[in-house]
Parts: sequence; C-alpha cells; structure tokens
Amino acid sequence: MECSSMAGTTSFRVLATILLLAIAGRCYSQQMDHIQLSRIAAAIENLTQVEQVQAVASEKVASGIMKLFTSATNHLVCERGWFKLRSSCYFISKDTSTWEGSRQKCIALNSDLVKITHDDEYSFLRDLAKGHNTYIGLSDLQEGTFRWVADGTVHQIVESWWGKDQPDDYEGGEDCVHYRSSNDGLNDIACDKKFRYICEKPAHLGWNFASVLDEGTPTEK
Ligand code: MBG
Ligand code: CA
Ligand code: CA
Repeated sequence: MECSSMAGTTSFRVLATILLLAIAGRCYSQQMDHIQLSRIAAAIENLTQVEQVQAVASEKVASGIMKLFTSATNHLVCERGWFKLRSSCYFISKDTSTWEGSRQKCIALNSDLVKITHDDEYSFLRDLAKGHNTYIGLSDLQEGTFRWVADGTVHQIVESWWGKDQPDDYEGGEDCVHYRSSNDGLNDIACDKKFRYICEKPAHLGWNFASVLDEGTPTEK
C-alpha cells in the first residue's frame, strides 16, 4: 500500500516538474519576445534618427549650394574694357561698322552682338551707348522675323524698347536693329549703315573665387 502511495507521490512530482518547466519555458520565451521587441524598437529609433540626420544634412547641402551659387555670381568678373551686368560682360565700341562687320568684330572678341532680355539690361545698354547710334544683335535678315543673332531665338516684343513708329522696314530695306539716339529707342535700319556696336559675353569666375570656398568652410574653435 505504501508503495502505491509512493508511486502516487512520484507521479505528482513528475507532473509538477513538467508543469513548472512548461511555465518556466513560457516565461523564458516571453522574455525572449520582449528582448526581441525592444531590439526592433531600438533599431527603428536608430533608423528614424539616421533619417532625421540625413534630412538635416541634405537641407544643409542645399543651402550650401545656394550660398555658393550666390557668392559665385558676386565673384563674376569682366576683363578690362568690358562692363558687367549680372552674369554678362559688355563691350561698347568706339569704331563704327556695318551690322555684319560689327558682328564679326564681336566674334573676334570671343563674344557676339548683344542679346537684350531684360528691361534693366536695355536701360544699362542705353546708358552705355551715351547718345550714339549703336548696333545690337537683332535682325530680320531671315524670313522677316526679328531674331537674336547670338542664339537664333525670336525677339520677345518689348514695345517700350522700340522708338516711335518702329520697326517700319522703311522703303522695304531695313533689316538690322540699332539703338537710335535721337529717338531714344530701337530702330530698324539698312544693314550697310555704319554705327558703333555692343558685344556681349558671359562673365567668368574671378581669381579670388577660392575665398568663397573658404567662406563656406566653418572654422573649428
Ligand atoms: C527714321 C528711321 C528710319 C525710318 C524713318 C521713317 C527718323 O527715324 O531711322 O529707319 O524708320 O524714320 O521715317
Ligand atoms: Ca543679354
Ligand atoms: Ca526704321
């Protein structure tokens, strides 16, 4: 009888042990789940931080490029004898030439007859002409449409630039455009007339542009 009661106690112990092991196993795996979850959470947190750092970095890069661009524009220069407006250099001649002759002279100076695109550029050039008749890079020698010779683009009409009643292709023989001082405006004229001329070419970075790069580099303290 004792034996059977002992056997009963033993099987109870075995059962309890199995139960305890099962509970312990469950707890262990829950603990593992918890550890895994906190690892994943940490990884996500890390990635978010990396993303934020990257966003800040690319904002900094963009604003740096803008600053460099502005500084570069401020450091654009023209050679002696040329006048600067924004990113262009202009040469006003003292000699006179036909319209085609003027163009060839500009080309020999690594430039072309001026193309006017802004109101302030027109005013700037009018001041440069100082009351002299002066050729610009506009003609309707081809197809009767006024085009800028520098790039072949069609002239965007700015009415206020033309002198009164111009362009009029007077007597069918006026295909080249000049600034007519007595009308204080543009006029089409016979291309073989000889006038002063204005050439235009892009301004270039000055030798001291390197200082711009220094400006952009923060100094450590
Ligand atoms: C002249 C122009 C000429 C033609 C003429 C017509 C007083 O200016 O130079 O091109 O347009 O006017 O009368
Ligand atoms: Ca221009
Ligand atoms: Ca005319």
